[in-house]
Amino acid sequence: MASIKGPAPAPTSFPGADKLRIGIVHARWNEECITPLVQGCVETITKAGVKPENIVIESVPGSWELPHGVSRLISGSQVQASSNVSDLMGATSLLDDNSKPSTPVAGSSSKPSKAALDAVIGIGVLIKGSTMHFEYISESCCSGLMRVGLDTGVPVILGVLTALTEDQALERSGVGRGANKGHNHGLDWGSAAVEMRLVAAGVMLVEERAYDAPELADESTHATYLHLSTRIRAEPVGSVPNGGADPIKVPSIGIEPRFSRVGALHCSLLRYPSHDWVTMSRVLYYLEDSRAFRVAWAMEELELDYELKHYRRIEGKRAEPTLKSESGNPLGKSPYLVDSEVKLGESAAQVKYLIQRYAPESSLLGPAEDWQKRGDVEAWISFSEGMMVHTLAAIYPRWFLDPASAAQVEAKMTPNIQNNLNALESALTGSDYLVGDSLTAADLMCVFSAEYTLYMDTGISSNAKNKQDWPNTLAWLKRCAQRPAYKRVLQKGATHKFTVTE
Ligand SMILES: N[C@@H](CCC(=O)N[C@@H](CS)C(=O)NCC(=O)O)C(=O)O
Repeated sequence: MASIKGPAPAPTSFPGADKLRIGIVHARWNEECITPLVQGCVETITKAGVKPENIVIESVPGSWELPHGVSRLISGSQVQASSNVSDLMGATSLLDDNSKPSTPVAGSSSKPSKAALDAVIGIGVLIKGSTMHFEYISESCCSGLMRVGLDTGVPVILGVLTALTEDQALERSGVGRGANKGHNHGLDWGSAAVEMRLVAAGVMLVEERAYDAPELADESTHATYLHLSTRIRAEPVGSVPNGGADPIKVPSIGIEPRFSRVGALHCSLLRYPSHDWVTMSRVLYYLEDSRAFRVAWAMEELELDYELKHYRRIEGKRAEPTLKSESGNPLGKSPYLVDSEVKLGESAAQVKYLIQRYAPESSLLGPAEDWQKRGDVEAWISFSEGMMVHTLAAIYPRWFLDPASAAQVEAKMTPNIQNNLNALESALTGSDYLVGDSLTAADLMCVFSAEYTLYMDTGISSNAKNKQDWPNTLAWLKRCAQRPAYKRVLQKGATHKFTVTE
């Protein structure tokens, strides 16, 4: 009688797989089996649609080390996703002190993703010997991998063969010694990793149904909808038919305003470093040449998607009235951020909110537990919208008074303005950024204030000074302007004339 063992046919399409990043950690023991198993995984992962450059492969000595290796790879990728570390292994030093780059698989072409890993496969081959060693390692390794998956919430696939003989191990790796080469289980583990991530995100079932059941009339589809809507915490704004009963509410879907096809729902889902699935309705109301630049830059540093709504200044001063009516900000000021259910004014509050919500483990608000540095970041944030507003005290008279009176006010404000620039200059002595050697919210907030002060030339040339008198500050502004995230804001069409280039 034919064997009934083996999985039912796996799904054949994996919508959304092209956005995934999958890790493989393999043991080095029993290489003859390990190599084809890893290759099998890579084959089905890429076939499912994952980009080759988004498969990270690492090794550990043996199967005993797999749970630790998988756990470190997951946490390292999460750190990487919320920081500026460009190289995953550089962030984790997973296996030894010699940090090395993640292994790009053949066929890699574009830039690897820096997102947190979506699933990890732990691959090992255990072959029973004459002692109890095999039993202990098999048990510990399998339960260790299960624990990492449950503890982290990241699907961990058990890719461990526990064979009683060498032949069994070879056959399960698809390289049997006899005529029967067996079956390479790595093929199954690869597609299981992709499937588990998509199912865990509640997307796959929805996507499949989009093609099967466009009318959304059966109960299980509704259940999926409801499940999904609680996951993404979106406002219920639409409904689907429910066989004559009360229509079922479904979430706002941002891009596609109708719910006639379930597939539309997927279009609006984006994954953020926190592993949440949320609706794409993040809008920044951006007034030209304004503090809104801080918030757009912060979102770029955090690699968040957002829409910029542009507004002009009337005669270079006040915002056009549509900023108030369209944003809903009662003050009519920019920046104003609407992030799904959250509506926020004040650039400092917005920058802090974005970091706390989407990159809580980053050091953008200062390193965890370093209360001096965290306090310093806070102080600079307040400084940017407190002390630095002395600049505006010299600008408004230029707008509203005659030139002689404006010059008088500016002269009175000059000591304060220079005091502020001196404070920045001294913090930047021997340091690339305001707090420590990496970018923090202090820079995200204060760069605009300094750029604006230098550009508007308040209290500078009128007092026989030159911006070169603050060389550290100038170098810092240029350094920040060179950051890819800063440049991306400009590429998206944000008007910001204050960038220091020379
Ligand atoms: N403290 C607020 C200041 C907001 C503010 O005054 N924004 C200015 C642009 S930099 C604005 O909207 N001006 C337009 C107007 O006053 O009509 C923040 O940091 O967001």
